[in-house]
Parts: sequence; C-alpha cells; structure tokens
Amino acid sequence: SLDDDNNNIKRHKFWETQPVGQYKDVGDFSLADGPIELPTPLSDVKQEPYNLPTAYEWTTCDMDSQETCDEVYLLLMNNYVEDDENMFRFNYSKEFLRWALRVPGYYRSWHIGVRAKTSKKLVAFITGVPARIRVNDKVVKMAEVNFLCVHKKLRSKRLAPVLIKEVTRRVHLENIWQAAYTAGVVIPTPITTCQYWHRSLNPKKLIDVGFSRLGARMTMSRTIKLYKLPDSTVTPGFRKMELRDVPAVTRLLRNYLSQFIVAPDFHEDDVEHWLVPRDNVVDSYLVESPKNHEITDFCSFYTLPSSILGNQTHSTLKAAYSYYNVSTKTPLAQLMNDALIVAKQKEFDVFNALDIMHNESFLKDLKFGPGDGQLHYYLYNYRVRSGMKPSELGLVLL
Ligand code: NHW
Repeated sequence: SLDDDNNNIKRHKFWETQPVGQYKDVGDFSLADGPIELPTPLSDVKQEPYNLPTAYEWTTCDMDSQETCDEVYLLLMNNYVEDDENMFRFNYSKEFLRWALRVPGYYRSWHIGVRAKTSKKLVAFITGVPARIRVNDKVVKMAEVNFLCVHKKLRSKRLAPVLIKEVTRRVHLENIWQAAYTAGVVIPTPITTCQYWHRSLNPKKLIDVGFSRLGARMTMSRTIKLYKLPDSTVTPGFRKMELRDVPAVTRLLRNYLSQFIVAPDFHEDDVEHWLVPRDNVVDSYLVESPKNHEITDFCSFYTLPSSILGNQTHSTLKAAYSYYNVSTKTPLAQLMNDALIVAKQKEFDVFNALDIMHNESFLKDLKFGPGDGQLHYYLYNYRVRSGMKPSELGLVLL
C-alpha cells in the first residue's frame, strides 16, 4: 500500500476528519498519551440519527430475536470479510454473534443495522460493545467496534462513514468517548500492525482447498507426518475450564495482562462471559497442579469458520483462533501444543495466532507458518506512543 510511503500518502477524506492519530503526527513525541478530543456535554451530542440515502432506514438489531439474528448471520455470511484472493469468507456462527454482542453491560442501541425501506432487507451492519481497556497506566471505558459490513451491491457509496458516525454518536450518548477496533486495511493510524500465523492441523484439506501449498521438496505423506500431533494432551492436570475456575483464572489473567501496553481490564464477570467454554464458540483449558490444586496456566481459542468459495468438495474451513494464554509453570510452547492437540481432537483444520503477547516464542517451534494477511489495531480518540510492537499488545478482538 502507498500508506507507508513517505512521498505518496493516500488521502482519507473521512478519516482525516476524525479524532484519530493522523499520519502527519507519526513520530511526534511531543504529543502525550491520552484523549485527542475532550468529551462534549451530553446535551451537545446530536439527538437524531445521521441521514441515510432516502431508500434506507436505521434499525436496532435485537440479537435475542431468532429472526434478527438469522438476518445478521446471513448478511455477514454473504458479505463480510474475504481474503485478498476471494477464496475464503468469514462465517461467524449465530451462537458466536450472540456471544460477541451480548456482553456484560451491553447496549442494544449499539447493534446497528440498515434496512431497505421497501423490502425491509438488512443491507448493512455495525456494532459496538462496551469494554474497559487499559492503555499504559490508565483504564479507559471504550467501545469495541466490529462487524462493519455493507452489502456487496452497495459498496463504494460512502455508506461506511455514515455507519461509523452513527455508532460513534450512540457510543457518545452513553458518555463513552473512545473505541478500539481492528481491520485488514490501513487507515489513519494503526497503533500496531500484527501478522497472522497458521498451524496446519488437517494439511491435506488445507492444500486441497488452496489455503496452503505443498512445500518445496515435500510430498503429501511427508507433509501429513510433519503436522501429526499426539492423540492426547501431555501436561499433567490439563483440563477444561469450568465456571468455578473464574476467580482463579481472573487473577492469573489480570496479573499476566498487566505487562502489556494495551490490554483489557478483565473483571470476574468479563472472564465468565469471555472465557468460560461455550460449545463451538470458545474453548478454554487450564493446568491445575495435581499436588496443590493451584491453577498455574491457561489457554483458550475461539471458533471462527470460513466459507470456502467455489470448491467442489469442501464448503467450510474450520479454524481455531488463539485467544488469551497465560503460562506461569508450564512452558508456553508445551501449553500451546496441548491446545493444538485438543483443537485437532475437535476436528479443526487450522489453528491461527497473531504475533501478539508472547506468541512469537512458540510460533516457529510449533510449526506455525506466517500468513499473508496483516491485522492493524486502532484506537479512536486516544493517542498512544507510536512504535508499539505487536508483542507489547495484550488485546484480542474477535
Ligand atoms: S474490519 C472488517 C470490515 N468489514 C469488511 O471488511 C467486510 C467487507 N467489506 C465491507 O463490507 C472489523 C465494506 O467494504 C466496508 C466499507 C463496510 C468495510 N474500518 O462506504 P465506503 C471491523 O468491523 C473507510 C474503518 O465507500 P465500502 C472494524 C475507507 O477507508 N474504515 O466503502 C470496523 C473510506 O474512508 P476514507 C473503513 O467499501 C471499525 C470509507 O470507509 C474500513 O462500501 C470501524 C469508504 O466508505 C474499515 N474496515 O464499505 C471504525 N473499510 O477516509 C470504528 C473502509 O479512507 C471507529 N473504511 O476515505 C470507532 C467508532 C466508535 C467511536 C466511539 C467514541
């Protein structure tokens, strides 16, 4: 992209008007960490929704309603994020969407849709959920913004900026002035840029569908052997997390996340929501010392399949995404190898991880390979020192 090139900076008609780090400020160390703009009095926040093109209307999506959840699911299934070569498209499940959106203290008004006025068809979507995110030594109330989607037939009509302004307005109405989000595209200005790594669990299928290729001087059978995993986990005391583990996991996680520059500020209710296992949504395991029953290590991943576009034999790629992992006694690589083993048992095809937190320490040893996609992390209306490394980031967005 031209964005990184000093003399050929891409213009961003919308983002240049927003309180986000601007390209011209990169490397200006006189700017302190903190809000870019101060909050306005709540009475000054615009009371009416932004205008849409006349054929469309706003709708608040009630994710408790089966019917609405189905509509959102289908909009995303057919129109959400694809890879650069348009071979795969994220296929978030309904259960996943409910989990991601009905978080502790959520606002229904932040689950925003756009419908065609005459047909009532859902054609666009954007969401926010509340979160406390710590940036250096300050815990800031934020919205995590996700699932921005405009129907393929309505692209490039500047609808996305209207959706973003509307979610911003509704976040402001709750007296929240900051947000966190990730995207595959470069806009002003990432706080850091991460890379996805992929660990094949079912190499034959991954090669058959074009997700990966046979390595040089490799045969299929050598490849299958290379990625083979033991049938059962190796760490003594490794077991599934349960509800009763929430206090211990919260302590473990809070202590671990305190070392990163940007990380969620998890309380017990957050850990209960985000990390207690839910079938086909999120898996969490921990190590309970067989001696004193102390919880010493923790690992988790979430389930996000992708539709395989235009393959005769396979329609979905079952992918696990590394979530939050903490090691205090078990070496992190051993813990993650056990996570790979359970993911394999659960018939995932691939295990994905970003190069954030301490993930780099195990990626190569556990035979993850670098992907081509990058993921950029952003904060809205909050400045952080530029030059943060992925390994200094402790936040995973879905
Ligand atoms: S990233 C996933 C985004 N979704 C997809 O990629 C799905 C497939 N694509 C689409 O549906 C995870 C459309 O292409 C979308 C753009 C809707 C992406 N983030 O309507 P126009 C998230 O959901 C800017 C931010 O003509 P379009 C995070 C673009 O740079 N901005 O484009 C979402 C340009 O502005 P510029 C994005 O292709 C975070 C303008 O949109 C963007 O028809 C949102 C063009 O608009 C992206 N991913 O629709 C921000 N993609 O200035 C939250 C494009 O460059 C901010 N754009 O001219 C915080 C708000 C809350 C604050 C609270 C205080």
